[in-house]
Amino acid sequence: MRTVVVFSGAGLSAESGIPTFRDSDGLWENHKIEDVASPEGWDRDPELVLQFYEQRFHGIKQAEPNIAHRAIAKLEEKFKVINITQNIDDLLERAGCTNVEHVHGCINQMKCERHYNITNLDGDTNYQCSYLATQAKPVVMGDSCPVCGCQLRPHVVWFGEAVDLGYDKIADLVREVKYNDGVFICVGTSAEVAPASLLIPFFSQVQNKYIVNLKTWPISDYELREGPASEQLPKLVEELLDE
Ligand code: BV8
Repeated sequence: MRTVVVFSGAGLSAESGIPTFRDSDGLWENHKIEDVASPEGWDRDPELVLQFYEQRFHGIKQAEPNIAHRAIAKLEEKFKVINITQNIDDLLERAGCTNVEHVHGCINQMKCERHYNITNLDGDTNYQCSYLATQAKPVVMGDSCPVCGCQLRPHVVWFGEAVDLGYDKIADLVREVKYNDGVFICVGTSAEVAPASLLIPFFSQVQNKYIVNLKTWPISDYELREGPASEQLPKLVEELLDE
């Protein structure tokens, strides 16, 4: 079975009403990254951070998967589909996708603020708690870890926190897609954030590769499909299913 890897960013969920980060009305227009999505911001004002994520938690819960999410799920009729998403929403899963990797975490999960997998830039590993759970409601101040009593936080990757991209796994995936005539689709991302953005050059050795974006940019020999994901992705999926 041929493999399709779909690398997605906030633009995939934009038409579900979830704000992107860097578009004119994006999330970073109203909040400074360092205040709401960094360990320093958390240390300075955890309540502000939790309010930011509480607002996003409710926004995501009220949102519905759009036609682009459902088109990706439809690909599973004929392909092995692996989603690598930067999005912390669960719209791909709710659209029926069965293989979704959230490289920047997921709004549905919370962890102890001293979780062992948080290593900040100076490699301070003074973190020992392993508490991680699915959350049915947003974390608020005072929600304490049942293991060590520290404050709980959303299980998302902040700027300056390590991303477990799994380079070996990615290398295997590139080979799998390359040698089984697979497909790489990059949809709805500005590719401004590393290391996730490295996936685009990593997959450039793949034959069948597409960029789906409102405003695309010339990048090696990717086929550009310019326009909203809700228009371009269903078209591309139909072409692939008809191959
Ligand atoms: C790390 C989770 C090291 C939280 C996010 C200087 C240079 C280069 C890099 C750095 C630098 N200084 C610091 C860095 C590293 C930094 C980084 O890359 N910074 C950038 C800003 C320069 N990266 C990090 O800090 C990462 N960690 O490097 O750690 C380390 C190593 C060892 C030990 C310890 C530490 C961690 C980065 C993860 C941050 N978390 N999200 C949350 O969601 O709240 S990032 C956030 O922005 C998203 O998750 C996403 O990944 C990222 C990019 O957003 P996009 O999804 O692309 O959205 P954006 O708005 O940008 O673009 C939307 C796109 O969609 C646009 O192209 C638009 O045209 C298109 N679009 C819009 N509508 C539609 C559409 N397309 C189609 N249809 C539509 N309808």
